[in-house]
Amino acid sequence: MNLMEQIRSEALKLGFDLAGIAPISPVPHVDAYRDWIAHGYHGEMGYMARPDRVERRENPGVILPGAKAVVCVGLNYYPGPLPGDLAGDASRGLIANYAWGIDYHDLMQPHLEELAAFIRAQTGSNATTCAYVDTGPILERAYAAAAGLGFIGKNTCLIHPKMGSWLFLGQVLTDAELAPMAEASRVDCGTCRRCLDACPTGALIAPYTLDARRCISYLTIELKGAIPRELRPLMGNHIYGCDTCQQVCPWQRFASPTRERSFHAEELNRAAPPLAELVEMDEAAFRQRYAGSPIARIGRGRLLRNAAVALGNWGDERAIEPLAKALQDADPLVREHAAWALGHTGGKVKHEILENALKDEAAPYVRKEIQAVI
Ligand code: B12
Ligand code: SF4
Ligand code: SF4
Repeated sequence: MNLMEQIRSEALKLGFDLAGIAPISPVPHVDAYRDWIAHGYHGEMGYMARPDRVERRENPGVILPGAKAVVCVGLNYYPGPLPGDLAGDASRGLIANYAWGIDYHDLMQPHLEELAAFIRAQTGSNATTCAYVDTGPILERAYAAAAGLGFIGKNTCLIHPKMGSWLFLGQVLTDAELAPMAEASRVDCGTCRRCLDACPTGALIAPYTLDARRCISYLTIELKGAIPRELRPLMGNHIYGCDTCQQVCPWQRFASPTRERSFHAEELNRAAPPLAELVEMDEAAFRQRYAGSPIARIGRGRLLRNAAVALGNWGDERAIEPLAKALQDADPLVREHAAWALGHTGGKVKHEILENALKDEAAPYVRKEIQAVI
C-alpha cells in the first residue's frame, strides 16, 4: 500500500465511509461561491461573507500555511425511511434525517483529529494539520467532489453514485506532499431536474444555485428572527431542516442505512414529534429532550416558532388549543408565529382567543400580527 492508500484505509478504519485526496489549489468552484455571496443568497449567515472567511475559502493557505492537499472524508448518516403513516401525518413535525440522532460534530471531530495525527505520523511532517467538519471556512462539497467522493448535483449536494447524498463531509488539511487520489465521477444529473421542481419554496432558483433565504433548512435553523410571512405557508410541517430535494433524487435509491447507531432515532418522536407536544415544552423540557442533538443549537424559541408555523399549516381545529397556549408564551417570537398560525386554522373560537391576547400584548410586532388576523 502506498501512503495515499494507507491514509484512505485508516479513514475507513476510523469509521468513515468514503475518503479521497484533492490538491489544495486551484480551489474548485470558487467562482460559484463568489457569485453566491455577491447575490446575497447567504441571507443572514454573515459568517459566509465575512472578509476573513472569504479570504480563507479563496485561499486555504491562510488557514494552514504551506497547505498542499486536502484529505476529504464522507460519513453516511442515513437513518432509514420514516414509517409511511408518520410521513403523511401533518399533526407531526418533520425533522431532517441528519438530526434524528446525536450531533454529528461531536462524533466526527475526534475521528478527524485521529486521522490528522495518523497523517502527521506517516508523513513525518511537523507542520500542523487542521481538521474540519462543517464549521471550517472551506468549500467542503467542492473539495469532496475534487477528491473523488462523488459529484455535485443540481440540488447542490455532494452525491456518491452508489451511496446517494446522505453524507456528512469532513476534511484534514495537510502541508505534506500527497498525490491526489480521486477517481473522476463518470455520472451526473443528466437531464433530470426533479429537485428543482420538488422544492416547496422555490429555493433552487437554477441548477446548482440555492437561494438560502428561501430554503426551509435556513428558515428553520439559521434564521433567528421572524420567518417571512409569504414563505410560511410553503413550509408545510418541516420544523428542523428539509430533505425534500434529496428525497426525490433518483441517486438515493442506492442509499443504505448508516452503521452508526447514534444517527438512528431512538424513538419515532425524534424524527416526527407531535406538534402540540412541542409547543408545550418549557426551557427545561427542551434542554432535556434535545441534549446532545443538533436541535439543541437553535434553542427552544426557534423550534417553537417553527412548530407554530407547522400547526398553522396543518390548519386543523385541533391545532387551536396548543396555539392558544403558545400565544401566551414568554417569548414574543413564539407568540407572533402562534398568532399567524391561528389565522390559518378553522373554527370561530380563535377570534375570541386572539382578541383576549391583544388586551395584554405589549410587543408591537406581535400586536400587529394579531390585528392582521382579526
Ligand atoms: C451554509 C450551508 C448551508 C446553507 C446554504 C446551503 C447551500 N447550498 O449553499 C443552508 C442552511 C441552506 C444549508 C442547508 C443544508 N445543508 Co448545509 N452547509 C452549509 C455550509 C456551512 C457552507 C456551504 C456553502 O459554502 N455554500 C455556498 C455555496 C455556493 O457552496 P456549496 O453549497 O458548497 O455549493 C458548491 C457547488 O454547488 C458548486 N457548484 C456551483 N455551481 C456549480 C455548477 C456545476 C456544474 C457543478 C458541478 C458544481 C457547481 O460550487 C459551490 C461552491 O463550492 C456547508 C459546510 C461547508 N463548510 O461547506 C454545509 C453543508 C453543505 N450542508 C450540509 C447538509 C447536510 C445540509 C442539509 C442537507 C441539511 C438539511 N437536511 O436541512 C441542507 C441541504 C440543502 C441544500 N440543497 O444545499 C452538508 C452537505 C453534505 C452533502 N452531501 O452535500 C455540508 C457539507 C455540511 C457537512 N460538513 O456535512 N447548508
Ligand atoms: S432543503 Fe428543502 S427548501 Fe431547501 S432547497 Fe432543498 S427542497 Fe428546497
Ligand atoms: S434530483 Fe435529479 S437533478 Fe436533482 S440532484 Fe438528483 S439527479 Fe440531479
